Amino acid sequence: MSHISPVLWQFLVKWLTNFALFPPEASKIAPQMDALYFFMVLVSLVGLTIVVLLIVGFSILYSKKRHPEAVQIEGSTLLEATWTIIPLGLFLIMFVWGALLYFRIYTPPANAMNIYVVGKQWMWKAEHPGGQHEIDSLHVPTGQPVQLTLISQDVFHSFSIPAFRVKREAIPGRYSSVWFEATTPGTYHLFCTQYCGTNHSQMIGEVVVMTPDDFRKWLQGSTSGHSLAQDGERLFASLSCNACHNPRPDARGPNLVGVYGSRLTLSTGQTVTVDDAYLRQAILNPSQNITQGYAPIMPTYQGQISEEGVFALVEYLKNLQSDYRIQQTLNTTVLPANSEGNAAGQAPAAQKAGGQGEVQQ
Ligand code: HEC
Ligand SMILES: [Cu+2]
Repeated sequence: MSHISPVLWQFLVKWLTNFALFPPEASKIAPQMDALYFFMVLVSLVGLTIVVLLIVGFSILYSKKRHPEAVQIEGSTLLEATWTIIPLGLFLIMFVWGALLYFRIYTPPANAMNIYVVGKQWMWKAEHPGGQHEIDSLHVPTGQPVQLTLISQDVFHSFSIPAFRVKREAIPGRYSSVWFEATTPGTYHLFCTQYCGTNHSQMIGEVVVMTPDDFRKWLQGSTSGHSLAQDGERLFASLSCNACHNPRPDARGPNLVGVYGSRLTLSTGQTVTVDDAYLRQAILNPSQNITQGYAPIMPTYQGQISEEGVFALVEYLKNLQSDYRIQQTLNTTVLPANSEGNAAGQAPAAQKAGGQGEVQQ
């Protein structure tokens, strides 16, 4: 093999021994996504084969040697109907299948646990509700739907976990979100897949999938000492939000207790449901939507709060259930009770795919 360059040889050996056209399937949606993808590949291959066979067949059958005189063939309704209806049917199958999958991918389950992620040149920062901060890594449990609230602090980035078949744009000035349910413990690649400047290629990290027990231990071991909501409560006071938003009857701003998830009527008569994105807009751009019955006196906080600060305020407002104190202790590291049951249900799948979870190289 001396005539092959050693570099090329190394590459070939490595490529063949790690031969993998596809990243491992480590989320619930991954096999469903792959099934559709393989179906499309299969249909394309069958189509390609038919076309190639026809080209070759016809060029032999109707070669000049066999048919020196060209014969004009008029249309055949049956033939034309066949080659219209069959592909139409196939494409409609892809469309309906794809649409069903799309709705599943874009509708996070109600019990999803939320993690905030901010992208910036050139790193990913994750904020857990329990106050754990991570850079270029993301720890998640198996058997529990996880929803990410994404934003960019500068340019467009794109948050991608190939093993989960998950990818979503992180956009400056607006929250986007994505969800997944990890199935197999292991370490997986995390990429930015939107060219975002010089060090774009280094905007990578790892996703660490742990069993619920290990995850709980990790949360306890990595806490910063106060939860995200507690950070938010502190910020709420230091920015004097409570000068206007407080429980006093003569407060100048609306009571924010229980505002998350409620429906607000705006001065235009429109109604909106208050979600993360609405809270962010209400804080940074209050004049855009004025709540009915209130004067537009709230100052804008644009440029005064970092995206992490906004995350903290949003998380604080989400947790206001009965009064302005968050009903929360430091022990925010407990998973919702049902995660245990889910995890048990996942065990067979996890075993089946065992060992695939390791990142190669
Ligand atoms: C000068 C008084 C004032 C201050 C200070 C103030 N707000 Fe407001 N805020 C208002 C008023 C009045 C409204 C309702 C009118 C509107 O929508 O702008 C409002 C609306 C809101 C809303 C929309 C929800 C709703 O029920 O209308 C949110 C969320 C909010 N404020 C959060 C904050 C946060 C967080 C801060 C501090 C960073 C803050 N506010 C500071 C007066 C204030
Ligand atoms: Cu990027």
